[in-house]
Amino acid sequence: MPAGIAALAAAVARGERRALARAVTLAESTRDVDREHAGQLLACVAGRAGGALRLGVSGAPGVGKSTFIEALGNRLADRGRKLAVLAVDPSSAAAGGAILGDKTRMAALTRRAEVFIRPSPAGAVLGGVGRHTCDAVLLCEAAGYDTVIVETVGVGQSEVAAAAVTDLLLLLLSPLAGDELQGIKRGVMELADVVAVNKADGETLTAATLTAAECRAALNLVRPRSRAWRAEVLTCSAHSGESLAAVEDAVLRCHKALAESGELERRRAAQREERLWSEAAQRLLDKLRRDKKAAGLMPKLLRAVAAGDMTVTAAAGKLAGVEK
Ligand SMILES: Nc1nc2c(ncn2[C@@H]2O[C@H](COP(=O)(O)OP(=O)(O)O)[C@@H](O)[C@H]2O)c(=O)[nH]1
Ligand SMILES: [Mg+2]
Repeated sequence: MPAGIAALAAAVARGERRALARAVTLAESTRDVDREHAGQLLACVAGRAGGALRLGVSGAPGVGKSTFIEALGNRLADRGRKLAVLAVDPSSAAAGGAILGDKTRMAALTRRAEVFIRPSPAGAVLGGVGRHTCDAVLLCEAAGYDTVIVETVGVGQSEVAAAAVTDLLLLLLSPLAGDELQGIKRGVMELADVVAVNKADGETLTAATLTAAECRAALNLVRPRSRAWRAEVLTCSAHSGESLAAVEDAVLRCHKALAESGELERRRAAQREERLWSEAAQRLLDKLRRDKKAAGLMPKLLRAVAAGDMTVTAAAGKLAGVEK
């Protein structure tokens, strides 16, 4: 292992923020040499990871995720928690506009020296949560952060991805008209451990209360994600701070219930297994794409498919070597 990587691992383990930022950048890189170094770095610090409460916060653009995380994050940090925020924003990948917006909405949090905030480009993965997010969580833990918030923009798929790298998922909603609530995918509702209807203030207070009631009714119809915890629906205002204490309390109680019942460890074990399969699949695909025999077979298969002599499915089976 290069000396630089060992030094970086040691600096991360000492909790140095600059080093953590560099380590996350390395983990996000897609260059082969960086991937190799990131792998070595992660292997170095793996023993120190795993200790944080990993909270996913997801919601559609504009529901108030950044405002909410600023408010909740300050509460958690005031209580002495060491907080890291990993914000994955697909819209920020190109322009950086959303990141600038978030910097102003998370102004107080950004100023706190003990809080680590990291806006990450979404990358190629739909919804923006990918392998690098998972690694970034582990690196934050290795650096001593005991609470890691992963913020994702809800587009249906990203909640699933967020749930795959966190212990519990907080779904943030804005006050909606009834038929809009129908549009929230059942699968997303099934994943939520805590639902917070934000903007329960001023003109939108009544709508927020109604939305929460409808949400509770909807949750009664979906399969509970866990036996140890029943999803709770609350209203809050990230602006005024109203009921944020109740949301924070629900998150902490949920985490405790999951940990004590063994559900937390089961979720993490399932996540590890899923990740292992998906990385192995990626490796096999890389290998197949470089394979000379496969490359030689490809033109024949394509001709056969084009001529209607073979289906794409059958050709794929042949290419992968699982069908004769
Ligand atoms: N009335 C009200 N507006 C809010 C609240 N939280 C956020 N907002 C506003 O909603 C807009 C989107 O907030 P932002 O945090 O950027 O949402 P994000 O896109 O989900 O990160 C901003 O104009 C906020 O000022 C709230 O609790 N009440
Ligand atoms: Mg935001």
